[in-house]
Amino acid sequence: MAKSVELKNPHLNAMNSDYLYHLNINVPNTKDTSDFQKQFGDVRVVCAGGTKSRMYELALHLRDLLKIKKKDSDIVDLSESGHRYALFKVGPILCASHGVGSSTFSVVLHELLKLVKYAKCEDPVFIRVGTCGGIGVPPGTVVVTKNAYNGLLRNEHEIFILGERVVRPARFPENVIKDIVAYGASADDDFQIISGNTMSTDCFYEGQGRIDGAICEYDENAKMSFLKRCHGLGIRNIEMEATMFASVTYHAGVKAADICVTLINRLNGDQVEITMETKKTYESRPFLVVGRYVKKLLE
Ligand code: R2B
Ligand code: URA
Repeated sequence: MAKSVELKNPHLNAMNSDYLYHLNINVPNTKDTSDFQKQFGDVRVVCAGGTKSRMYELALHLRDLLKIKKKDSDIVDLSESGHRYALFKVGPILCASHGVGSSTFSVVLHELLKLVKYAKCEDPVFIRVGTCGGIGVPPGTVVVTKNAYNGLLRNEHEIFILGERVVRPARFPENVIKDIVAYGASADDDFQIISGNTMSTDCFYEGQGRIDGAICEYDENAKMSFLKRCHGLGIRNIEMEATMFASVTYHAGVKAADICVTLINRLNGDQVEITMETKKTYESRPFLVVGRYVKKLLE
C-alpha cells in the first residue's frame, strides 16, 4: 500500500508553519496542508541534478515522453524568487537543481523532503541525475549507484552534528536499482547502463585523486594505485553527492537512486576534455534512463 512520508524529526510536529527558505516556498499551516496538497500532492518522483538548465531540459523531456499537456512557457521555475535553486513541476514529477557537492545538495534535499511530507505525496522516489568520472568504463556509460563510498573508501556518510562525528549508512534500495537498470535500458541504445559502486568526494581535484588541481602532494603512481584500489572495490564512478544523498534518503525512509553518466575514464587521465556537444549527448543519457523508468513506474 502506498504510504506518505514520515520524517524522523519530532520537532516538525510542534511547528505550526514552515518556510522552505532556499526554495522560497511557504507552508503557512502545517496542521492543514490541503492547499499545499493541491499544488504538490500528486508528486511521485523528485529528480535532482546540478544545474537549472539541465533540470529544465529534463522537465521538457519528461513532459514530452509522458505526453503531459503543457507548453514550454508553462514550465516555470517555482523557486526563482529564492535565487538559490530551481524547481520545475511537470505533472507528477519535480525537477530541482542542487548545485555542486553534498553541502549544497543537502540543503535543498532537506527542503524537498519536507515538501513531499507536507504535501502528503505517496511513496515518492528521489532520483539524482548527474555526471561523474568513470573508473575502467568507457566515457558515456550510465552508472546506477549500488553502494556509495566516501573518500576514505568506506560505505558510509559522515556529518558533524553538535560537535560530534555522526556516521550513517550510505545505501540505495536494491529494488529501485534493479528496476532502473531493467526498465531504463533499450536495445537501440548506443551506450551501456551498469550498476556499480560510487565514490563520492567533497573535492573534485585532490579528493578524486587528480593531479591537475591547484594543489597536489602525490605523484601519478600514487594516484593510479588509489584508482585501482577503488576499482577493486567495485567502484565504477566518482562524483560528489552520492554518500550524502544515499544516507539522508535512507534515514528519511524514502526510495532513492543516483544515475550518472561518465564524462571521462579516470584510468586514462584527469582533464575532462570532451566537446560541449558530446557532453550534451552524454548528459541526455540519464534523462532517457530516468524517463523510461518513470514511465513504467507511473503505468
Ligand atoms: C559531478 O559533477 C559535478 C562536478 O563537476 C558534481 O556535482 C558531481 O557530482
Ligand atoms: N564530476 C565529477 O565529480 N568528477 C568527474 O571526474 C567528472 C564529473
